[in-house]
Amino acid sequence: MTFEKKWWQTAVAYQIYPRSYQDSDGDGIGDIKGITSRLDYLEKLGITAIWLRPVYASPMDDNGYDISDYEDIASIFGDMAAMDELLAEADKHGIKIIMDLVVNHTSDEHAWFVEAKKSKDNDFRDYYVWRDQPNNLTSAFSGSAWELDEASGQYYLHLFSKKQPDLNWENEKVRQAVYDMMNFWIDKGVGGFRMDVIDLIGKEPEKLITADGPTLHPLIQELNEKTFGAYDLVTVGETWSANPENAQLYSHPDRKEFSMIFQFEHVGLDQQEGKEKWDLAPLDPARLHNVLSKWQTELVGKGWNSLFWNNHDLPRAISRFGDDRPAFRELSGKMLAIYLHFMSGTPYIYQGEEIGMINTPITDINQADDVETHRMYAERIENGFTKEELITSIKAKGRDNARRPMQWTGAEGAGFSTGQAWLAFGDTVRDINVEKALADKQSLFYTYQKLIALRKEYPCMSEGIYEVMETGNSSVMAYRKY
Ligand code: TEU
Repeated sequence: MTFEKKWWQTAVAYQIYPRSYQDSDGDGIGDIKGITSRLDYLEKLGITAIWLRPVYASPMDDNGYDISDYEDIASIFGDMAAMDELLAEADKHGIKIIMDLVVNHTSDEHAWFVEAKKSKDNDFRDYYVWRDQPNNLTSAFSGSAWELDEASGQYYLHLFSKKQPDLNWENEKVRQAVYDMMNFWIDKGVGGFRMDVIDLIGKEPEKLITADGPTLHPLIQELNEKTFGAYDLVTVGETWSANPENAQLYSHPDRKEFSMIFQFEHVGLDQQEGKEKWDLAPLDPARLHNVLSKWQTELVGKGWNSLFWNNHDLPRAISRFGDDRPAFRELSGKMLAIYLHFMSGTPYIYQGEEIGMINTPITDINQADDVETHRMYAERIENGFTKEELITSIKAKGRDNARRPMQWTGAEGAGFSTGQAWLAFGDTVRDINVEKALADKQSLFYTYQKLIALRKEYPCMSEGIYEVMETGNSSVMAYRKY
């Protein structure tokens, strides 16, 4: 089977964490106008799509993955006029905007939930999932997934923080509301959607089923049909539970679901089997190569891969998969870039990856911002873990690593903001920054620029034949692509 050629197959996408990209008004928080001001830089890099992490109205319990109004913009990021300007300006730069959409849950401050809480017979009650008694389901951010609503004596489901109540996708009204909202964004001219934790929407909480519930794929097919299906948009589902078999269900074009999914098998290799990401284990390059090669060979002609080393939830690529000591970081960054960009699929670069930004160690939990990190720390301290072991885990895996402000220059404020940045800068600002990278023709930036340009020229990079090369050395990751 050959795919009908789509623009996103040869595109390279770039993920932006708006809070940390570019501040335009000196409040220390990146914003939409800031992103617009950096489009020349992004065009120079060569990317043709931006995955824009959520900028919708939100109380920011989970930095915007808790949406209180899907058709409004959080004031810290700007307003709808700034969003419209970004869409129009990006278009002039040949760049499409992929909206990050969170429809597994809303914020507890969303009007639907505010209504739902008013009484058991409120019209919006069934927009969410309620039970008289909690069961054993746990939240991804530690603790029970059920929160008591004192007024009604019932518990509501939240697979993430208690300020992120899960939507009830069995309710037709919920689905229709989501479709209307997505069509609102399609009408604005977005390039597509990244669908947050979409593998959870077919959940059956009574049976303790969260990911891959029985209604998941029919729900996605309906979503496709009612919204983006008729347009030339890219859609990428975030699916932590994906394997090569169900990846085909999601991304085979005949099934009319998504363009591709994010799978996470390769980012689970440096943790102890059956445990959590905080339970560290050494990374074996041979296993990493095997896993990525498996995804390459098993999806050929049956689906489409997304390719990434890091994102806003994951550690910095060089610190995790390479060697972030000064003598090696640029070199290992180039190795990782080349290895990934010759693979079949659509690559996603996470902001700052193109200049080799690395993890920033912390020494105390007070230096952490992220809700996931704090909840894990509190829970594990209670369970007898030591502070030292937890700080070691946070240094390696904490989400703040990726969320530190973009390093544009080596000056104070790093060219990111004239005010006090919302999160401390990494301690490498002087050595690793865009200004320096652009001035050095041998820098990692230009490796990325070259790879992106080559992908536009040579289709065999994005969809050629992939063959593992046996080198007899298990620490060498080699393949042939043609
Ligand atoms: O992440 C999904 C998710 O499962 C995360 O909890 C992930 O396991 C964890 O961050 C790994 O460290 C998505 C978003 O990418 C994340 O930022 C949100 O917090 C989460 O959904 C809830 O919306």
